[in-house]
Amino acid sequence: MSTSKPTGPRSVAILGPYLSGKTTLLESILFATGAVGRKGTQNAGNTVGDSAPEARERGMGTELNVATTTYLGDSLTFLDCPGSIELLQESHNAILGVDAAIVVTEAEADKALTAVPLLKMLGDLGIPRLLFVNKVDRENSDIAGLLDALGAMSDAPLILRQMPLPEGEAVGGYIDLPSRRVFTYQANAASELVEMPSEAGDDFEMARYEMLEKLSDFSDELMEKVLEDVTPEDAEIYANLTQAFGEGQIVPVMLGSAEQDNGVRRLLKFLRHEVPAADVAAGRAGEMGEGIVAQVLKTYHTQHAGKLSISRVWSGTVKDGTTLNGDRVAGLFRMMGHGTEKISEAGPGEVVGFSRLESARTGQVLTDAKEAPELATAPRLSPVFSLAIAAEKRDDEVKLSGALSRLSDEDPALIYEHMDATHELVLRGQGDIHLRVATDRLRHKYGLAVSSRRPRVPYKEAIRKTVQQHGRHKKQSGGHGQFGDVHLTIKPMTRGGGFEFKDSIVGGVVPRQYIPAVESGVKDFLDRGPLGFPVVDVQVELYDGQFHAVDSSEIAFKTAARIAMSEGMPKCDPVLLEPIMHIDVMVPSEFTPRINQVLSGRRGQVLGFDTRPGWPGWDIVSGTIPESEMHDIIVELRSLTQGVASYQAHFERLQELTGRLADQVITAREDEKAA
Ligand SMILES: Nc1nc2c(ncn2[C@@H]2O[C@H](COP(=O)(O)OP(=O)(O)OP(=O)(O)O)[C@@H](O)[C@H]2O)c(=O)[nH]1
Ligand SMILES: [Mg+2]
Repeated sequence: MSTSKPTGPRSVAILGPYLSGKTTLLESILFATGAVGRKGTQNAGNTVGDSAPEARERGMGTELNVATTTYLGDSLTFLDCPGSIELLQESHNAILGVDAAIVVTEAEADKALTAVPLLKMLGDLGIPRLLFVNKVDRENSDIAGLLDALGAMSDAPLILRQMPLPEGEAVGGYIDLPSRRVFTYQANAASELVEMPSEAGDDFEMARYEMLEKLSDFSDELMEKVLEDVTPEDAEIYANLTQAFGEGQIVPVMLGSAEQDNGVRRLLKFLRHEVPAADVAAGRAGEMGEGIVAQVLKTYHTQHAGKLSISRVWSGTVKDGTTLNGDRVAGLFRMMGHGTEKISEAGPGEVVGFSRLESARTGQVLTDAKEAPELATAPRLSPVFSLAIAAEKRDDEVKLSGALSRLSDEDPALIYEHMDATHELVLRGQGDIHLRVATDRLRHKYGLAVSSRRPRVPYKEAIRKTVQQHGRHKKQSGGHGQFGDVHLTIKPMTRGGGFEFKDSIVGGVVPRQYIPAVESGVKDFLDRGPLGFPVVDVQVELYDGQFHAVDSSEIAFKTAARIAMSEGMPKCDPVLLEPIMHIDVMVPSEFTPRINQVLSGRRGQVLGFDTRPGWPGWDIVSGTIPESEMHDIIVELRSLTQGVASYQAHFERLQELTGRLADQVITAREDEKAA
């Protein structure tokens, strides 16, 4: 078992629930390592992270912040991810390029649940992860409560590395369990080494024993010593801690207060000694192949400097002017939030910004070789919330498409689609905040004002009765007249039947060449039926008609067909059809019974539930729900489950809608037409 410290540049993600203090922790790290001379605060809005206007306006992280610093000669890059559950895609993208992750949580028991999906996401990828319990300066902090709750749900054991020392209602310092050294926190300065307080002795021995006991599950030698009551050497303990952390077997727990800079230097020392070297993460990413290989963790379109792609170099050295995937790197930058420092090259392990890689997308693998190797990529989160958007100025429509394509290069969870059925441009993503941040960016970065509203539901209509209808178009005005005459049978088909046109003309009563015109007149009408919606599941049969040798024409027959349809269709007992979706809701099983209420409250139905594969303690609840009831379902699901529930849905079928709800839909459609 090697105890030598890893070398080379390393990168660490900072993740955690919303507002747990990640950006403050990054600021404190930059302060403690001398990268910034004066510490900014989140409340004053002058931190290195969150400098985008969307972030400052909201007082929350809205995109990845990246900063590189040096601590005692080691280069460390931090990737501070936004905590909002709606911006989770950023964390997925960032962790592809890190050697370890810090999960920052507040010291409260009821904050445990929100950290679980993050720990799981890291655990599934085998990324070494530690928990930083933040805000221990607060009087109501409950470290034990948090760890009890989280320990019960975490797949790897939580191993406390520091025993908190109370000071009044808050924490005033800690005993470092492996080294037995005792520190008291100093406001915005390094902690002070002090003597072991006599009253802490027994608790300390217990806590240290517990640490060793948990750790010994991963080492037979250590297990033997623990069982035989032999105290292992410190070096052996450290070696075991480092190895188990590096292999993702344990989740070490450290404490502190990012705001007071407490516990931050201890954390840095931990990272320096225990985060594996970059080649381990490179091995996780995949087979590298020839030449330079790098991966885009996040690409930004900056307003003044063009495109900047924050990337991790996995192998080879990138220089100014190197061609990657056919684009020339026009400048390399070391990142400090939105600030950058020009550098001349970047080698394995470094996380830097490449300027002007015009075709780069978040997640993309870059190479100077012929073909890029296939490396692990982040899953793209499936959308749970949509808005129909439109440029406020009509002339901006083309510009809007271009800007949206750039935004979705930056953020794969942002999807836009032109919907044929409703003639809307629909933006889809992870929630209202996610989409509002995107429309804010359209305004700030591209000067585009957009309006947004709830997307239309693609209702359809069908008929329930068969009717025979005659339609005649005859005009005699001056010279050439117009004449077309058709007899149609309009007949319902079974659900899903679509549209069928049947020609049963005999004896040429309607000449061959006019029959396609009849079909086209029928189809034109079906675009908007008597209720105002496209008609489906209908068969129209042309069974009789008349023509005139001089006055008949295609247009005359088309018109005759449309007349027959518009007179016949309202007699066919039209009915509204609404789209019904199949939905799978993913929730911790304690919430499973509540999903029934959510769906039935929205005219849906639970069909059954099952355990969620790979997610102990979670269920998938399957059901159906009308699309018109789904718009804000994610809001309700999240508020029931502390934000952790999610869903996937797809179109299942069309179903008749009658009564008051149908009347409302039809009236709204008429109003829209009139407007
Ligand atoms: N008392 C106390 N407050 C803190 C501490 N760290 C952060 N805060 C406060 O917590 C709030 C959120 O801090 P941020 O650093 O923005 O949290 P974040 O996790 O980056 O937030 P998101 O990126 O939006 O998820 C701010 O009001 C901070 O001042 C801490 O150690 N102690
Ligand atoms: Mg933040």
